Amino acid sequence: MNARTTAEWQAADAAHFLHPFTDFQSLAKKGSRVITKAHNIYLTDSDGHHILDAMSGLWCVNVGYGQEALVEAAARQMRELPFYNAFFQTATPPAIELAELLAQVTPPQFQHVFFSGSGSEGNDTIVRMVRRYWDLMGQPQRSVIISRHNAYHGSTMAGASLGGMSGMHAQGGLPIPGIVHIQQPYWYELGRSMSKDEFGLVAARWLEEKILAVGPENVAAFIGEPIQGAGGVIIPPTTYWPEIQRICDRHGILLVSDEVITGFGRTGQWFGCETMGFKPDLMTFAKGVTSGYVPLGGVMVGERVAKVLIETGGEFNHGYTYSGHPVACAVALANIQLIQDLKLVEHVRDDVGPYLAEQYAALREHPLVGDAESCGLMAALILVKDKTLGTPFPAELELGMVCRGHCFREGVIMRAVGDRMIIAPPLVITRAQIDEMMALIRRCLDLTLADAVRQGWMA
Ligand code: PXG
Repeated sequence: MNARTTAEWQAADAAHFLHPFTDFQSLAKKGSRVITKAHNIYLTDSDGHHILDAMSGLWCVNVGYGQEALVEAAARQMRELPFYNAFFQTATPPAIELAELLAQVTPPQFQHVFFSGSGSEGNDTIVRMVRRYWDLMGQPQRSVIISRHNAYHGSTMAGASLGGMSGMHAQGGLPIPGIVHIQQPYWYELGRSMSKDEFGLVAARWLEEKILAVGPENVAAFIGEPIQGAGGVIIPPTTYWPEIQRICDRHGILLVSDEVITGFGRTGQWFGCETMGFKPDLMTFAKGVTSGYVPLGGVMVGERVAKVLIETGGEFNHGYTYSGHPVACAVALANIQLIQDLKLVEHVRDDVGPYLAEQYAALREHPLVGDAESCGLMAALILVKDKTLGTPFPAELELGMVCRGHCFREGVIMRAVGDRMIIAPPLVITRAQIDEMMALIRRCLDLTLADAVRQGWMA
């Protein structure tokens, strides 16, 4: 497998592989980093470097790399029945068992699941399902879905439209009709003149203002990530989600929690809505459901919607070849059982989550760090020019990318979203490994500070 040199891999990659969210030409010049294997929380690249993966792949490898139980489950299922569909009144045992297990580990309003192959497809399903629900309820004009700026809900037409990334809307004629956005609950950027709690209520009321502007009778649903992931680990004030719930309830609007990142233990509860204290009608999931070992996503459908779809809906004209893929479902079953056996949700809630929070609070002392916070095993810090005033660096300096470059070289994967540096390590991480990760992060912050001072970007 690894018979090629790094240069050979890079040449073939540049010649044929168009990577997601990538400037093709500049990557072809620079060459990809080729990851060849992984174990626990560590990656190895084609040059043999050892790298601590503080991003869990792409927010997904919750149980860490190299878990034999998942490998065995896939191999066993591939031998027994590698594929059969769920379209024409058929089902397979792993899909049935996974549906049953998901009903157990999700909040009690969820007794039904619709499977997809990814989070994006899950959110496409959400758009069609909530509009179908309101048709069946005799209110077809209720078709508008409200989302938020700087949200990420995927890359399909509906997913990217629900998302609030201006760069995505600028390509391909998005958003599709009937999707509108409100401002995000980002206290550090938008609310520092208020307490966090006050700001949380203000930010939630932006939803009510939008509902009233659109007309409550036209609004189908509100969708949000309990904690925005790709947007930079934006942790809303604790007052935000309960107020969002009250507003949705008041206007009869469906509440959708996109749990693609926050699901399966990431925040120290099974689902982010439990940590944030709200009760969604629908929940999108993907990533952590299989710890990324194979692709799988879906939508948990709460009883309010399920009852209408089942009892009065007739045929729902929607589905994917891989809805309920038996191998993906078998891996998900093994993954969820492992999360239960290793007590990973409790491990995050009671042990490594609080420990990481302490470490991140201490980072606030660093001269470059304007703010640092975490929830469970999602954490962010922001690099600022003047920490007392919270003055940002000019965007064109791309200091976050400078810092990310140091992380790459020093052997830790930390992402940059603008000047927010973010992590989401595997849930199996130990305290000793957090110490190791924090030492690397501090070292990279010091190197970035030295660069900023040397370049005259800060005093
Ligand atoms: N919802 C959320 C909240 C996500 O984070 C999706 C939906 C889409 O899932 P799929 O499986 O279709 O990719 C995601 C995906 C990043 C990054 O830059 C984040 C995601 C994907 C790619 C990059 O942080 N999240």
